[in-house]
Amino acid sequence: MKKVITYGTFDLFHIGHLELLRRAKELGDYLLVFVSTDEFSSRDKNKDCAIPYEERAAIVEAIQYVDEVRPERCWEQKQTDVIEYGADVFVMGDDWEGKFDFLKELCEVRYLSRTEGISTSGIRKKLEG
Ligand code: C2G
Repeated sequence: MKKVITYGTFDLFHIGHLELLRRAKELGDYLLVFVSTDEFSSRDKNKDCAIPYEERAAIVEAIQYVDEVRPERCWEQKQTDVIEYGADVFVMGDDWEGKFDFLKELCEVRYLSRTEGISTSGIRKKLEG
């Protein structure tokens, strides 16, 4: 079984997130998604999520491409996650291009093109008028 792993906030879930997860799943048989906790998001990513972790995780878990969801609590957990969960492929959108190449010694690292014209911050700006 080829296991794919990815990480994200997935706040205000949108088509860009869905397209990333769809293409990530195409790279293997099992997709494990680490969703950023509220604390990690606000403390280390400077992102105050509109939607709390429990709900963001439940939405991601309900996506047909996703097999398992776990919390992302810090930047540093990726190496141990890849080893502990036996990930074969690490996937991120290409806004992260190169940032996780240190994982190449453990698994395949793939950066997929972002979906243009959609972002959580863009949605929030639109809603705030
Ligand atoms: N994404 C995308 N197209 C968009 C928006 C996002 O392909 N228009 C991708 C991102 O590149 C990322 C995933 O969807 O791979 C989740 O995006 P975010 O929730 O914005 O994730 P981010 O805040 O970048 O957190 O440790 C890694 C971080 O947790 C990634």
